[in-house]
Amino acid sequence: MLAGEIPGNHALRRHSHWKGAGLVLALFGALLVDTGCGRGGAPEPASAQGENVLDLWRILLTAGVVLGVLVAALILWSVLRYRRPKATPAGQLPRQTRANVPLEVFYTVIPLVIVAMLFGLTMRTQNRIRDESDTAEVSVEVTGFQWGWRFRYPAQGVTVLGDANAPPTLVVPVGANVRLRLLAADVIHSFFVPAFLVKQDMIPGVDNSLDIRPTALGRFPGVCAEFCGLDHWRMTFDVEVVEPAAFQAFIAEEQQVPQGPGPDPNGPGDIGRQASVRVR
Ligand SMILES: [Cu+2]
Repeated sequence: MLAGEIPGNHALRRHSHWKGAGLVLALFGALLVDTGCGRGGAPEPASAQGENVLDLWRILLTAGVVLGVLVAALILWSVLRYRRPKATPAGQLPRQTRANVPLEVFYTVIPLVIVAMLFGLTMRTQNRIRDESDTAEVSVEVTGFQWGWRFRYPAQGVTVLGDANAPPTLVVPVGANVRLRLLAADVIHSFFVPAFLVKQDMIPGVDNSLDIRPTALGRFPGVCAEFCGLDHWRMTFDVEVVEPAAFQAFIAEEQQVPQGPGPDPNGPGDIGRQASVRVR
């Protein structure tokens, strides 16, 4: 104990500091448990690809929270443990030390190892999502334009077209491997269905594709996720995941509707000419 200090007072003050630190740690711990068991804010995945993304998200979030808690706790501990004792005059520095090489190697190597592990896990997830080795059971050509979407089922000869005033619906069967060919007619757009937890850009002149295996029945909102002009915010659509029989019924019904001229073999720039396509 230092001269001039009231014995009971100091102990009490230190005790209340630790109580505060304990409370903060408990809150962080509760958050950690919450994110470990829950989805950490991610939507409930409605596709096999989304399950993979959610798994990665849980790992990244848990790693971030664990490291965050560790760093915050160490900062808090050193601030409290090594704060200036009351009796030390202001401006008087504690004993100064030079570099600690083992410690510095330790805290350089550990983060490198962690980043390398997270990078490897991210690559693994990305490869799983980009994998197109399964045969496409349904193929859809998705074309984004200012400001709407065209969904063309080439094998079935069906086209669904919609714009900002009448957003279209992409109908797909549950459990099937749906191959989406993603095209842009004018500027860059981005195909994003939050419930699928996957997003892919659509770039003029670039032939992008994405396999989606829907796992849940229902209607899910989709949007353009790339600012593409003033009405970008109105560039929405829906995805309806239905039973295979209902999908066949949808196709049969659409095939009764007179379709517009066939697609332009040179690309997606034929949207404006498809005047007789049914808009829904
Ligand atoms: Cu767009």
